[in-house]
Amino acid sequence: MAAYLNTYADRAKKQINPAARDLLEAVERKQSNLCVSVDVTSSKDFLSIIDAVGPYVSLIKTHIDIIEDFEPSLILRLQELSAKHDFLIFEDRKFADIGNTVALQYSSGVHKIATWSHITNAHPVPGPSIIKGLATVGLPLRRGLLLLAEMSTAGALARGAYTEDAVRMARDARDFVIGFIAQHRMEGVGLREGEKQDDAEDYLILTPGVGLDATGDGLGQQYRTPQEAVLSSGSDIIIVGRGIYGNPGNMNINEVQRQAERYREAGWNAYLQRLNR
Ligand code: BMP
Repeated sequence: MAAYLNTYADRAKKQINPAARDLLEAVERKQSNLCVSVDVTSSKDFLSIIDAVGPYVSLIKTHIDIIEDFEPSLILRLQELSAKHDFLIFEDRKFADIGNTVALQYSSGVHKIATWSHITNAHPVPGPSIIKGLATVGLPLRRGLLLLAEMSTAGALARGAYTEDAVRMARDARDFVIGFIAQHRMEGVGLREGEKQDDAEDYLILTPGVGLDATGDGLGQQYRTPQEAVLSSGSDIIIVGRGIYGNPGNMNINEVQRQAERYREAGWNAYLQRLNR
């Protein structure tokens, strides 16, 4: 049986990377495979959404560079909310440069991502050196990396041979690469000639492009339901942004909380169905 068909709790015990283990343990504790993507531009909205959805998530995804009034104290507030509500933090930085540059972007600058983000991600486009560069910063801090093996957008180039190469790169860096941003599972993908699928391989699949009410956003985004992502495609964590907070310009925080609860339940029920199949 493929490792991902076990419970989150069992899978946590077998992870070698601390961030992957902590995430799976949080998912189990909170009975939530929901990650909310907080794509808003003011610190106030950012913190109020996170405080509202915190009880229903195991992971908060940030794009810290879109915050217009960013100050380092925002990170302290984010960390307080992470402790209050028991969730991990994933900065969706999508690194894509040479090893030396990404190591600097990860450790330094205004945001110092590596100091607070348990998980971050990278495009595999530069080749294995991007993992090596990020690992020099992330591994000593017990961080984990996701590779973008596929994207949710219409016409995405991350498919076929590109996706296969991404999975091979991950298999060569098991201590740091904990999984993929993807729309499907990666077991059996990218096996080299004569190589057999390792049944113990257990990458985390985090899936954006999830919505219960819309099928797209008019800018290329494509949505599938939590049921399609988790039950049909074997996703481990659903990533939901606007499906939960709509247009931040006219946000009702009680409604944001209600939607987070709704998505948590949909994601968790799909997981229970997968376990019992
Ligand atoms: P929304 O649910 O509002 O469409 O937001 C999706 C989030 O996931 C965005 O932050 C986007 O940057 C991210 N994302 C995505 O939508 N598709 C991908 O393939 C990879 C992503 O990181």
